[in-house]
Amino acid sequence: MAGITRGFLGRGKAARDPRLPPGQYDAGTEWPVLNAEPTPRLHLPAWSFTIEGLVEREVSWTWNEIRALPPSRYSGDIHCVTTWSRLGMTFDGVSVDTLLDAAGPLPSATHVLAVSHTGYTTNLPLTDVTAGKAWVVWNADGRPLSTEHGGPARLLVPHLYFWKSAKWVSGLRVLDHDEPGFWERNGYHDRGDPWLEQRYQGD
Ligand SMILES: Nc1nc2c(c(=O)[nH]1)N[C@H]1C(S)=C(S)[C@@H](COP(=O)(O)O)O[C@H]1N2
Ligand SMILES: [Mo]
Repeated sequence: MAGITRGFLGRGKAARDPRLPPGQYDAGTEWPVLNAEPTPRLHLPAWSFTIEGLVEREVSWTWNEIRALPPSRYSGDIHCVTTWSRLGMTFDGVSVDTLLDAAGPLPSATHVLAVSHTGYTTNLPLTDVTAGKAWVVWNADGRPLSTEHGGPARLLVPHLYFWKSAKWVSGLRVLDHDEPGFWERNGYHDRGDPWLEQRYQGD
């Protein structure tokens, strides 16, 4: 033990927050901006969110209509595959359950492809966007979501890596098969569970 102080050991033990998945670091109050495409300026009166595909009825909401749905909040953490995490954030919006219930997925439905107004896509099993695990959000930490972070509204699927949380989301396409989205076709893992470190294909 010579040369190693009690204080040093104590700090080492306390350093890792149990909310951080393996390989992630706490970005503190910093929120990096990451997107593959140019940031779009979306005009609210023309904005819409649509659920289509294998549903009993295709449903579209305008900005005012989606804002009038029962509110739902996520308080917790987000994890980007590039290794930053942000702990203890609050997002306000609507649960994807509320949106899917309105459309009524057919019994054959197994997956969704989230689509953005820019053309960005990302795929998710239906089970990862139902039962209180996914939101369409327009507020972050009590303020309107900024344009660079996906405003006016983005998908939020916080239990998976953040590339699943499509910014500028325009809807969900309900499918009876898995269809890789933008990053999944470019080497990212199909599912992206941060606790299993599912970063890239083959992880
Ligand atoms: N439309 C769109 N959404 C996107 C992306 C993108 O390139 N385009 N990148 C994803 C990735 S890889 C991450 S880490 C997060 C970044 O969100 P942020 O810029 O708000 O931190 O958005 C996700 N959603
Ligand atoms: Mo990312």
